[in-house]
Amino acid sequence: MRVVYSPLHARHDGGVELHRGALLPSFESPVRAQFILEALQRGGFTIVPPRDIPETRLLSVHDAEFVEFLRGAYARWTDRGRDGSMLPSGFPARGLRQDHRPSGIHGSMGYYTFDASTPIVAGTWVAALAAARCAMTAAALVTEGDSAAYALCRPPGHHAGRSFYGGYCYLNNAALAAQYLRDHGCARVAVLDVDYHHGNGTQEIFWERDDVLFVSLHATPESEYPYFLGYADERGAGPGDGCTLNLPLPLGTGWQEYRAALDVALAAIGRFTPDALVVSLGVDTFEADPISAFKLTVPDYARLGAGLAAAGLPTVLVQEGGYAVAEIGDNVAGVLAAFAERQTATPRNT
Ligand code: SP5
Ligand code: ZN
Repeated sequence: MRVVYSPLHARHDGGVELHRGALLPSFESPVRAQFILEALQRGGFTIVPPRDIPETRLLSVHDAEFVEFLRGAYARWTDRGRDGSMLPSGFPARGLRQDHRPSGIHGSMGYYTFDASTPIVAGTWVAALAAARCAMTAAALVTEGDSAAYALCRPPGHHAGRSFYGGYCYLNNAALAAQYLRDHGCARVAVLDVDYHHGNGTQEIFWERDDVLFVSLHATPESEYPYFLGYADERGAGPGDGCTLNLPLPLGTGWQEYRAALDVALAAIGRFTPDALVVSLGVDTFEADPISAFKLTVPDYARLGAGLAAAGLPTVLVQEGGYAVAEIGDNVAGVLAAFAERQTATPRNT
């Protein structure tokens, strides 16, 4: 399995986030990708750079004015004499207008994001674009015959929707990979999101689609981010009715309960009979994650990798969350090594 990586991720750095009432340095930091890369190099994986995929590809899942906003936001900020990281200070909640985008930078931020944890800094756009290209390049490798590929994306993507950012995410890397597969020979694609947090952006993008199944295992939004989406009664709409499956799990979930939910997810994916699988691979389900409350251990990530490979599908794995940086490399490498071993052992019938 090849690994797609760009050093440009490191340009997204120095941001702050609002965490329990205090401004803290972002949990989502460059060392995450650095430690994953080092673990994968130690593990003998081949690292390749992303291709120069045209920016117009972003419009396959994102709104043009939203992409324009992300591209130009920081210049608008510095034009006003500011530096540091951009965070919003107001949002269009119930009772306020959703149909008008304010022309000012503060109102525009509140319009396009849904939290105060997702800073835009000088290098955010360059890094987010590189991450999107990593994901689409991994998808290209799979459409060209690789049985699996991994995109070491940073910043992550699954909280970003068609026209909003948030949850440390700006462009939806996994959705871009899924759409890339759709546009290059895969009639049906399943997205399995195993990040600790619900993939609200991916769900929104494919909500009314019957060609992309979205399945997510995550901590209950009753107490966990993103709070306002990810409940079990969300099933998709219109042609996409039944093509969204949420499996929220309680705080404290360990491998045994997680495995049972994973089996439900894999069974649903099997019934959908996809041509390819995209995995939103967050490892913030780890017991020592600083912002999460599941109890997966280092050896559980090899079990997860074997479970994902058992789907028997061409697979694009896309990095999402994971904030226990000391173990993040081992956990990601654990998934990928077990996946590669298991997938090689059970070739699919094509
Ligand atoms: C990609 C990804 O993993 N994004 C996660 C974004 C989470 N941002 C806010 C987290 C708020 C955490 N609150 C701490 C609760 C501790 N139980
Ligand atoms: Zn997460």
